[in-house]
Amino acid sequence: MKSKIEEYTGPAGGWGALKAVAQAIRGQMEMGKDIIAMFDMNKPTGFDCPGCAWPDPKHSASFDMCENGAKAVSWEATAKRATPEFFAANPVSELLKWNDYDLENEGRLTHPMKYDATTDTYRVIEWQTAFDEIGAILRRYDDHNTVEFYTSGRTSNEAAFLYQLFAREYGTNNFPDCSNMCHEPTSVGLAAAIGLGKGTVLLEDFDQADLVICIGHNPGTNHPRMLSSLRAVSKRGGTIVAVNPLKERGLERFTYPQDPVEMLTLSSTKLASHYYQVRIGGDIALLKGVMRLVLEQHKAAVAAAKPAILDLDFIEQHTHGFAELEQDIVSTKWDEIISKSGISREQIEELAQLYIQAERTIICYGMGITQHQHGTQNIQQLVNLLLLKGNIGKEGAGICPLRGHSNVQGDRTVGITEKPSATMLANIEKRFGFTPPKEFGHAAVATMQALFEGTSKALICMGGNLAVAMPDHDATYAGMKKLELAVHTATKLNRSHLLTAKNTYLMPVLGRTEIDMQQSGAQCVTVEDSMSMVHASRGMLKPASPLLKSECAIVAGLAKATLPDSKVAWDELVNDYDQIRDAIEAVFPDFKDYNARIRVPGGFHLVNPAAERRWVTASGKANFITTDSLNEDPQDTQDSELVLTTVRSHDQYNTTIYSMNDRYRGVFGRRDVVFISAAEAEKQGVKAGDVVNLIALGKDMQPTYRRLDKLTIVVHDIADRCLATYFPESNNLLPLDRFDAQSGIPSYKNIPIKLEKVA
Ligand SMILES: Nc1nc2c(c(=O)[nH]1)N[C@H]1C(S)=C(S)[C@@H](COP(=O)(O)OP(=O)(O)OC[C@H]3O[C@@H](n4cnc5c(=O)[nH]c(N)nc54)[C@H](O)[C@@H]3O)O[C@H]1N2
Ligand SMILES: Nc1nc2c(c(=O)[nH]1)N[C@H]1C(S)=C(S)[C@@H](COP(=O)(O)OP(=O)(O)OC[C@H]3O[C@@H](n4cnc5c(=O)[nH]c(N)nc54)[C@H](O)[C@@H]3O)O[C@H]1N2
Ligand SMILES: [Mo]
Repeated sequence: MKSKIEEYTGPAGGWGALKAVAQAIRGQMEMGKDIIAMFDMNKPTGFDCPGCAWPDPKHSASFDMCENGAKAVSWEATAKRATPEFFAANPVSELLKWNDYDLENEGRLTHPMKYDATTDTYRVIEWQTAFDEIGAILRRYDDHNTVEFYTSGRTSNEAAFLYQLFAREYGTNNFPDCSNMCHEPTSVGLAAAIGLGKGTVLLEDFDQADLVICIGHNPGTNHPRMLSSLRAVSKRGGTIVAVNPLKERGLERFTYPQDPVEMLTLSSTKLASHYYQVRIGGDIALLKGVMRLVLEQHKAAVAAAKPAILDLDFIEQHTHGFAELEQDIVSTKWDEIISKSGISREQIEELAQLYIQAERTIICYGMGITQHQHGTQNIQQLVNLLLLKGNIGKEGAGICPLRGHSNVQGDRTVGITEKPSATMLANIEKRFGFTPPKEFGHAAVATMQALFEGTSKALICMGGNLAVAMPDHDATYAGMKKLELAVHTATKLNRSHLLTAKNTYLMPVLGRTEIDMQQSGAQCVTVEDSMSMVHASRGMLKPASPLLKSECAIVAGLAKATLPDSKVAWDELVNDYDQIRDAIEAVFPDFKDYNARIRVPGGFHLVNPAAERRWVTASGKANFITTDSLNEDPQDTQDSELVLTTVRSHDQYNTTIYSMNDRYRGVFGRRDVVFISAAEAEKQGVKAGDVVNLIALGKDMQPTYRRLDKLTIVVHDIADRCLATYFPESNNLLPLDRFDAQSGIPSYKNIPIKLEKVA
């Protein structure tokens, strides 16, 4: 396709989406029965969409499919195959020159493979030989903390549980997880504030909310099924507010492809009625400004004997730290609020009024909030705002993190954590009879540092593309090359697989759309969505190759070969996944009657104390947590003239690139672009179509050696002093040590930058 830059004037969804679905299917799938699989997605009897973690309407018989869900499914259910012949013909050094799109577009992996250094190619290996060789290497290490166990969040509860069991019986808590790049600030920040690192709302709450604030997320691309919920809010007169440096079409207006009237009349529903284009990293300043006005107007109301604005009973009974918050907020200076947030006083007043008037408010957020050096503090400011009016634990209100991978939340729930609780470890010991290690392990940044320093020897990856998803490719690529052992379970080939270790294995797995046949019959797996609903997912397609194994079977194969004296009955567990679920229930009592409850269509809701106003925090209350900073990266970005954020295009799933298009932002056939506002472009002396280089600034605001060359300027509706580009191409602009001290998340959304025009 020829590339072009052309403003997209249509709504989100609508005919554009239907056309894109047709293209995705035509490009990848065999026509006929495979297409029917699409219609089983997200139905109580079908498979869970491998796209996002947005929940399904309860007991809905109709199918709820979205454009990007269709892309995810067609990408997995593709007719293309990366066969042994393909690998024989393409040396790894050649494949390394391919782009990420071409690598995955080769199709599904069909055979277990091992890298052969003499021919520089991947060669077929028998499953058992691979397990035995890996087991032998793992058994050689005296220090089991030199092995890292990475999980990408598509992994089911069952596979994740077995995986952590294997790693812990082996003897480590090294669990780098995609959550470390994603919602770790949620786990940490919400746990400290409300006693649970998860959201508090259910889908039904959207039926009652007066106000929904969408801050730092892009649902039109990343959670498209959410648009039907937002549409319903708008249709019944609720207010939607967007806070985002970029104007995102999916927050502005939407045509529901399943509404014949909207489709046929080419009409759409307006979503956000108010759009605040905050400066990158300016969210804390904005939130403090809003809170300041809420507090002031409350005081004024009380003085005038008018009804209170704050929920005083709630604050009194349920919260801790209100006085400190008040102190912090009233001492914040207006000029700083305005300059840091990039939002005018009038606009902040407007937003404060909307919040004051709303009886019930939901705040939804994503990576625009989490991926900052103050990602954890960001989230706690959102909570502070909600607590002021008792907006947690009441119908139609609450905090709603938009999770990433479709089971990233579930993986955490069933034990993928480098900091295990004593209770969980005790329960594992009780159920399985071995003593798991207590010493905390590595999260993703620590893992990459250990690889780079050569102190970790082996990396096992349950899915994902770790080296590419992380910042600082200089460090991560070099780290991968130093490994003695790398094991990748994957559906498709990606760059991390090409950064070969001394011994490198590729293990092809069944995807979620495929039939998972074990000794007791076809199995289902379970996943937990963003709203803590746990439900079953059952694949219906014929596997891409007869040699594929399920993730559960691969973990069991590795475990048996590594731990000959294992206390775990691996075969029994894998023969019938009900047994795995019984074991999960034994370790995590919240899964009581697990097997029975997932057989109810729609599944069940995991206990969520915060949603019931039970606060499992040290104070026994919901905590107002203050931060003295106004800027997310206090030492540096406030001094940087320009800040860069890195985002997903419409046709990408993390490091998986479905196509080179980004329809809603008007970019077609290419990804080497950088977005800038018209005013900022003028200030910087550049115009649309100019070619520029980006140079990352260091802590001292001086240029570093990190650069991304030859990007084309696209003038877009984005806040001044801000730039945006795509990841993962931009990941080397960020050093490994720029992360949030509390949660460890890399500050992917906040890179101080200098623009250099290419002559
Ligand atoms: N189709 C598709 N679906 C996906 C994914 C995918 O790649 N493709 N990825 C999945 C995963 S793992 C995740 S984590 C989620 C990600 O879902 P999102 O969180 O929506 O992901 P991003 O593309 O990173 O978009 C973040 C938004 O934050 C805005 N933003 C950037 N910086 C700031 C800031 O400083 N402040 C504010 N307020 N906003 C800012 C950006 O303009 C952008 O609109 O989606 C999941 N679903
Ligand atoms: N600059 C920048 N970097 C970022 C982000 C950002 O916003 N900006 N976002 C971060 C976020 S939120 C995340 S979650 C990470 C993502 O990090 P990861 O989860 O590590 O990466 P993915 O790109 O989702 O992984 C894609 C690979 O997963 C494999 N795969 C797909 N389906 C399956 C399956 O069913 N089973 C198995 N075993 N493998 C499968 C395929 O081989 C595919 O190549 O990236 C992070 N990196
Ligand atoms: Mo994510």
